Amino acid sequence: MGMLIDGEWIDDDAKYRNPEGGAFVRAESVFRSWITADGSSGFPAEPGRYHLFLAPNCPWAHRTQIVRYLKGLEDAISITLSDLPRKRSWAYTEGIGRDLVPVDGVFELHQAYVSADPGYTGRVTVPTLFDKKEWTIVSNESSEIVRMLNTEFDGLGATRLDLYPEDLRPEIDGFNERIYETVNNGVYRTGFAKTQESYEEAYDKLFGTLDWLDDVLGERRYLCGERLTEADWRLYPTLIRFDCVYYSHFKCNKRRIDDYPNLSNYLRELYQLPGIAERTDIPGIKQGYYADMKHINPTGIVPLGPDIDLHRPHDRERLRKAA
Ligand SMILES: N[C@@H](CCC(=O)N[C@@H](CS)C(=O)NCC(=O)O)C(=O)O
Repeated sequence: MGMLIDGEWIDDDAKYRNPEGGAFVRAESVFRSWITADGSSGFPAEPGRYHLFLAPNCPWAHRTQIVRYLKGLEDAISITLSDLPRKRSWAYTEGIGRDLVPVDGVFELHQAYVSADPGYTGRVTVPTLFDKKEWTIVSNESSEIVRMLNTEFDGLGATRLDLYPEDLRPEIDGFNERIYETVNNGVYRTGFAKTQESYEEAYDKLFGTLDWLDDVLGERRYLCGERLTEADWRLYPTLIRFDCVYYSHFKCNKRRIDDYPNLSNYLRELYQLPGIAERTDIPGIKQGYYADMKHINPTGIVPLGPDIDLHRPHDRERLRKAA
């Protein structure tokens, strides 16, 4: 995949990719600053100041794109979605100005990392939250970016919607922890496993959690009851990619989400909420995984299926009074 070492791009990053025991280990994000309403962090919430570099296929980017939409921040925070095949890092037709412009027709995300930190060593990942005033990276950690978007722009007219309400925090944190480990990252641990043993371990944990979630969602409309929370919007990007990518590309093929009665109806309800389908690019998702991950799909052929109608009715209304 490639990465930056001391500000220089290297293509062969195999020795930095934690080969221990054959299990895939995701690197920690490096830029961990926060936008704050009062500006005490050095990054005050201001409309027009921040930019998010995203990619249609990336589930971590997708959660920030959805929260930006739900919070009514689409005019306040600009985005670009990777729209060119990777040459090195994530590639875009357009940059954002100054030194971050296309070179030979391609803007590559590592340009932003080197601009922010000329000696940067680490991965170049989406989402990346960029400050167009200080010309630096604020954060490349999606779980923290969604929290900033949830609260810090409220004084600037963001939608009054709290996806991480005080009373539900312990429950949300509990779901997030298990879902991150075994589902969001679990599909990658399954698909990127280098040994049969580590594959099987990740696979069993993944389906253990999906079975459990199907039971939970038999009793509750959303993960935490009647309110949609951050926990749902962190699960959604993985569920929507599951049948069209992870099932085959990552060998997560015990069951499809469509085979789970409650998970499939829940997924369709979220997909059908206003604005969500428009911000879910299924062809872009398939393209990004199948055509761009040649190490697990060397031909780059993008499968045509599956033929699943995400617009067919769901039955979630029946749980309205539950919780
Ligand atoms: N912890 C990060 C993970 C982000 C991440 O790994 N993004 C992937 C795309 S799905 C990426 O950009 N990978 C490129 C690489 O690792 O070189 C987050 O949640 O923001």
